[in-house]
Amino acid sequence: MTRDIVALLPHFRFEGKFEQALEINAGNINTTYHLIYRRPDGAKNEYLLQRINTYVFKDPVGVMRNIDLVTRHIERAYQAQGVDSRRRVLRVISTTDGALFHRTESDDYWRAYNFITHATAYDRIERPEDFREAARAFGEFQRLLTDFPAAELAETIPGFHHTARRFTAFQASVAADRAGRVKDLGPEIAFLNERRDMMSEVVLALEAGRLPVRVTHNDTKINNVMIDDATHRAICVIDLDTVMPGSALFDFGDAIRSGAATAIEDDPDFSKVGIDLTLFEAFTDGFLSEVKDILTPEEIEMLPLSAKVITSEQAMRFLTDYIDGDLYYKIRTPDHNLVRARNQMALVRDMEAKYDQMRAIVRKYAAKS
Ligand code: GN1
Ligand code: MG
Repeated sequence: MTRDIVALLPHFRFEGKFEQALEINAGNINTTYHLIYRRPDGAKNEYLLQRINTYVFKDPVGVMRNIDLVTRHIERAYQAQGVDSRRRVLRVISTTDGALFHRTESDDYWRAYNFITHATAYDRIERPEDFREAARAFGEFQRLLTDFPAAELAETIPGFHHTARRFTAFQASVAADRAGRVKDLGPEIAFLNERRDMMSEVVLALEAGRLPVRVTHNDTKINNVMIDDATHRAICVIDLDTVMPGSALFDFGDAIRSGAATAIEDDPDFSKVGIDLTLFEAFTDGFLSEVKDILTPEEIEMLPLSAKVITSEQAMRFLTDYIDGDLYYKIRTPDHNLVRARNQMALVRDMEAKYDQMRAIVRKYAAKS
């Protein structure tokens, strides 16, 4: 494997002498390597090399163009504030011919970034303060992009959080039953059918103009933010493939889904799965501290709902992929997607049970000046 990687390296503007490529097994979509180069003075230059999953991202050119525009915008914003942006934003390392990606003869798309050193992407929150920090970073990301023209961005995955359209796709998968798995899924399918209207509420409000369209991250999973090892500040938002026009509610909801849960999304012990209200509160606090003045009253009001919507949507996405025969997400066991779907359903149930408390928490921080 390393040999294949080594053949790619001369195509990029990496500096120093190549030493090592380590595969990073994070993320359910792309394939990622951490590259270590050595400079003549002995110091390290570190990079991230990634193969874009073109089953998921049909328009890798649009993806890279979006990322380049957005990261440059953020870099400029930090520079205007006098902030050292080197570890605060991803930068695309271009190819030797100046492109944003390298396309191989076998039609694979590879891209490279600066590596954010001395920082960790956590799959699970260990301390509420880290989650407040993550929230601040996602909120800041949103805030720094308020003056970015959303219309310039390609929709890299059309209808990514269009929950209503995803419901239609889910129904089509059930009808097609291409992997012959539907017969055992009565309770899971019923779970989603019962929540169809609730799940569509955010996207219908967006389409009706009751919620503003913003430039959003759309994949604010907790391991998509880097926490500094020394200071525990959230320093950099990563995984920018899905940055495109959307709703702030998608970002809030997905962060709660992944970060405020009492178990990771793959945990097969569903009795452990629930929402931790202390973490929900920490995130609400951190997020609103950055965006309270930007969000409309309707957006703030719908924040608790967004957590239920995105978690149900994620349950539906995992179940749809299981029904389709596991085409989209990387899996490690044959029933991995089913376990994930059931896990997310358990999380939705707990959010439903604690919904009034979630709403009270949001009201408290919205009122805080
Ligand atoms: C994927 O690549 P990763 O693991 O950050 C997915 C997200 C899902 C997540 C669930 C482009 O994110 O939408 O919420 O898995 N990304 C894409 O683990 O579909
Ligand atoms: Mg990721």
